[in-house]
Amino acid sequence: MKRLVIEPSERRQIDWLVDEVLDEYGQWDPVQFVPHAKAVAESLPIRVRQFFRRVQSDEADVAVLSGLPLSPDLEPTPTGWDMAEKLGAGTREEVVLTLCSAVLGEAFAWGNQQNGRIVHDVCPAPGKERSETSGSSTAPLSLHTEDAFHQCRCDYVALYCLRNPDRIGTTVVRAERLALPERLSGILSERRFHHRPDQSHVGPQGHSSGVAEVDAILFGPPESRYLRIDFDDTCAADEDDREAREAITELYGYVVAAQERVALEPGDAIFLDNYRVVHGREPFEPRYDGTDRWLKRVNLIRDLRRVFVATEARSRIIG
Ligand SMILES: O=C(O)CCC(=O)C(=O)O
Ligand SMILES: [Fe+2]
Repeated sequence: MKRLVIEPSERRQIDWLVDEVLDEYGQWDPVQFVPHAKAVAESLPIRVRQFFRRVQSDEADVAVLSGLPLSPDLEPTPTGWDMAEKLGAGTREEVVLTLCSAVLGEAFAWGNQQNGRIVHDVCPAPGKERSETSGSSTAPLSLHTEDAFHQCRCDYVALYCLRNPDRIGTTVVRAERLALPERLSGILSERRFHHRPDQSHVGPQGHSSGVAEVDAILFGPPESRYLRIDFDDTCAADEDDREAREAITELYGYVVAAQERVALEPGDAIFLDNYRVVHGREPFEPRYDGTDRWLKRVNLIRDLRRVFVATEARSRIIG
């Protein structure tokens, strides 16, 4: 894991940059800002830019920036992403996250997830406690590749922590730490698995507009394997394929044994390589009193053309 701790002078520099962005763009709208974010991010402190360059060239699986600025008058934690959207809560923090993220990739969104927003809110929502979405709380968010079902899934998931009073852990498993037997890796490298869309992509009518793919779980260079799995939604493509079913169960054992946790502090932003780690979240008791855990999230892709090809439009919003 790579970590960079922001110094006070750098924090001030970032804060000024946020002021400039908000002055220039008036009513904050990430859709308007994101196409310009890379250019503006050239004014971030040089250590931040160099940090992300190294994250990318070394294929760092987990990277954390600590000590990013947080607004002194941060709003109470909203009760769900829809409330956050309605209130426009955490605007300064969205600017910080989109700016830092722009050094690493291009932000994009899913039309059927959080109303197509580019910056998501991850906070507990009444009624969603046991769902498989980021609004969950009392049930853990089980280990997953972000949007494992789609060929356009992100290269990085970026999460910026605004509040985490109970120090709830983000769970992380690095592919590099999995000592899988050759026989098992062999099966997992075959296209015998069905990657189905998760609950966060299911629309109001109860169906998903996402495509489900049949593919391998392990792929890429043998010396540093890439991984694609959602333990709630990946299954054997052929339900009679017992070997494939058992391989998922066996993999789960290795994954749980290799699980690490990162308890994000307010002002920490974590960047998870979505090809090299799977992630989730520990369970917790929501309070719904404005003090709950609250993160901002963006999906980042290295080459926006992959999104243009998937959408058949010059659009950052898929579906
Ligand atoms: O809440 C967390 O720490 C992780 C949530 C998550 O998996 C996500 O937002 O993609
Ligand atoms: Fe996730």
